[in-house]
Amino acid sequence: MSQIGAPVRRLDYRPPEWTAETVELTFELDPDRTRTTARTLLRRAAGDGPAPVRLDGRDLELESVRVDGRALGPEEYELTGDALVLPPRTGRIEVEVVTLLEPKANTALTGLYASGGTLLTQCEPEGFRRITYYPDRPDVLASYTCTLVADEEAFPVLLSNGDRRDAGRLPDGRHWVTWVDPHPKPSYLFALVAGRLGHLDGTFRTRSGRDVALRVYAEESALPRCGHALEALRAAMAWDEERFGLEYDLDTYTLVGVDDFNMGAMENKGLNIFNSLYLQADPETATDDDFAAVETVVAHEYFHNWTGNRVTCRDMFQLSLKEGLAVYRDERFSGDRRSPGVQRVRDVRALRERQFAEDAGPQAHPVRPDEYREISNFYTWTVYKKGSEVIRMLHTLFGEEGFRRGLRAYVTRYDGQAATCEQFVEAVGEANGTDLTQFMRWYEQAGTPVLDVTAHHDAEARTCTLTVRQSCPPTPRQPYKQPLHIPLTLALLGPDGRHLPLRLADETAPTGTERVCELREPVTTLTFADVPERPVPSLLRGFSAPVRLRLPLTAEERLLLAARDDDPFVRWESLHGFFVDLLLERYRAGDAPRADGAADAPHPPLPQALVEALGGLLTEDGTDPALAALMLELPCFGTLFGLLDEVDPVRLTAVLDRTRQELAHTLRERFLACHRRLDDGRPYVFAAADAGRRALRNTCLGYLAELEDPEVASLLHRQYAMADNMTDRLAALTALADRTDGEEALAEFGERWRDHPLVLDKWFSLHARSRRPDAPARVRRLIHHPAYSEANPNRVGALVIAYCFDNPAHFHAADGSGYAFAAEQIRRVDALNPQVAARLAGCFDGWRVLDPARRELVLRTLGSLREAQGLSAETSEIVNNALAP
Ligand code: B3K
Ligand code: ZN
Repeated sequence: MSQIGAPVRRLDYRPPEWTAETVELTFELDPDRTRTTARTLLRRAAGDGPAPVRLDGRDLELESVRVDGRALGPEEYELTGDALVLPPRTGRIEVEVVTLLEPKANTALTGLYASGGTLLTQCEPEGFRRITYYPDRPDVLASYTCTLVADEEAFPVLLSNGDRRDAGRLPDGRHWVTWVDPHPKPSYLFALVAGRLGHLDGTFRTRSGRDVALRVYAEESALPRCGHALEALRAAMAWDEERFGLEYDLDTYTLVGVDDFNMGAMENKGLNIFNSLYLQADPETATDDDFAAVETVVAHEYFHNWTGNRVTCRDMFQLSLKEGLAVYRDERFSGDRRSPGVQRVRDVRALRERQFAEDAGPQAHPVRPDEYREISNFYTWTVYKKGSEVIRMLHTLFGEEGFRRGLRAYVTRYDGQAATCEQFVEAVGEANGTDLTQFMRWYEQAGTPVLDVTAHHDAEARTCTLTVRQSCPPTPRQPYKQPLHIPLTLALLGPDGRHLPLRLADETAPTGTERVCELREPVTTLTFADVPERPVPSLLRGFSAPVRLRLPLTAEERLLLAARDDDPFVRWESLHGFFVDLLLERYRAGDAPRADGAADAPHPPLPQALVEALGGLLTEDGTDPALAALMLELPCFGTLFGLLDEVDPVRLTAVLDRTRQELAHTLRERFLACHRRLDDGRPYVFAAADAGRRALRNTCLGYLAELEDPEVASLLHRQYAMADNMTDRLAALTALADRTDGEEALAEFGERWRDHPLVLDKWFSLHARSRRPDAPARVRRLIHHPAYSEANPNRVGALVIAYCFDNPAHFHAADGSGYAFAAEQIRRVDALNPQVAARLAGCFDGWRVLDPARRELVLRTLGSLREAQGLSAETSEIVNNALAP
């Protein structure tokens, strides 16, 4: 049976009885056996009188305990499974604990572990207790001094948080460095790195004129690919100063890249550690999306310096306090770097594909959860992305200035403290003279709210009335929901596509052509005056709230918005909605693929107006090519899956494939012409306009690849062979990976990049996502590829997670073989790395809407996982939730 702990509840929060003031750490580093001495000065905090001193610790080998300099005998303390407890007392106490660790054997990649020849730590959320006994909770803030001792030959670089204070050599070939971090911090922000690494340097002058030394550490061979990250860091530092007046506070800022890391990166104070995937980028090995992701993640971690580090979380339930804020800022930053509108569409698309699915499934939870068993399972789309949307709504309600005022009030008030989501919302509300009590429900209620809107035009009264009903479906443990405070940004378009001046019936003058209406009641009625003709409502502009909008529009109205609205989100959404309806209609009509795979459709042809609209995007109609590329994309499988009550995934993917083929046939000449037109032969630069053109060009290529004709085949092969950059090369190869004529190129790519793990991951993913019938067999073979390792999160992500999440046609094979494969991999990975296995186990979350035969298969698979011996607490929680009634 699996091991699963008792739930931790938000309402059980109590301030710490003992807090730490200073921590002196000494690490005698050795990959096989590291000796850690932690001398902590503790002070009796909340409550009166004596209280036991409880220090968290997990899987530690304890060498000794001293209290105020005196060694304790084993009878003088208690070791429970997860803590070291000293008898009740009061006042101050200095506890020195010596523990022994085996970094090389630590495959969970939390606590102190090895990545290649580098030793490093990952402490968030509860890794510090795997290093030493300590009050490992975010509301205990202490000043850290850290001395690292290690063999100088193997570990010439020794890093920790803060500023380097002192260093020296020992006679036995070891050396040492002492780091002092002047800013009190919670233990989850502690970090160390020791290794043989090269570095790239830069500087940043803050607006108050201080010079900050910037440094990126990575393996020597990777350094030429780290310049983009350094540049992104500079840009992020300048942006946070300019937008929010937030300035960096130490003399040095260090980024380190490692190959084995459970997530993207970690914001340890002054010493951010990155998964190499988010630190390295050059044109030859990284795509435009990779370049953009590096920028976003570098900025995200930097933004945590204020929201997360200077102001931290009171408890882990408040995780979105820092994550939502950091995501919100990284999204805005990324938008400002390229195109705010295009960035918005990309972010909304990701939110709706992933977070909406989470909200509709067994793991649904509020932005601020009420209980957890394994906090590491709560680094979710909801906490991050919906958390960001909640912050964005505050921005929408108060505008740029009001939001800035609110954010500044919050950081000023809570600097150096551990805060809560309420405190943030209150600070923003007070700074803007608004009571946000109702708004707080966004943090408390899970589920994706629905807005049902009807529009009525009264020609005689010249009014247009919008009736907006809000509701929210039940989610686990939350059957009923209260109405939310929702900003609905809207405009009205006249039949000619012009925006109408907006005046509510009880107002005397119009207030412009766009406005934010605040919904607070279950039903809100908005009547606009001076509307001579039936207008086309442009609602939820900029995706002003994370809701599902249901607004009946005709095909003509949708196409008008897609062509003429000035809001990029609404333009995209209008076409997207058109596609969604078309695909769902085809699915419901029972369209199945033809056995011979021919593309002449048995169902009614594509609406001509849609074809025209798409054709328009392929010509120079003034649309930003980056936006055109997004608008031309069909909704993904997950989006459609989330809109159906019962799904046969194989048939749904067939409907998608057929529709793609039809579009390719119908628009062949225009795709070809557009692809040709955008080929300007200029050398690669990662710049917004160039990346946008490449995106559109490669969208065309992707459609064309559905066709079997020789012209297309040679186009694909030519682009693959001639591309001077990874974006174009990979786009061609992605298309080829689905085709029978792609074999040679695929093999060439695998061979060419066999010593470059990050690029080889792209190759693994191409196999994992391939629509070819032999994809399952290939994926099973690749598990044994010499470059594959189930101990490395990136490899597992590229192959197994990509297969189970992004290849529905094969994963959901009717014989259950995909499910069996997933279960086997979950168990194998779980034995090494529970966090990665738990992520993988989420592949079954949508099972309740599958057709009955598949439901039965998944149920059996999940049942057998639940009964599996020794499954980790992390994975067990995901499996149990999936099975919960
Ligand atoms: N705060 C870290 C995430 C830590 C996750 C631990 N399982 C990275 C980030 O969101 O910036
Ligand atoms: Zn973060």
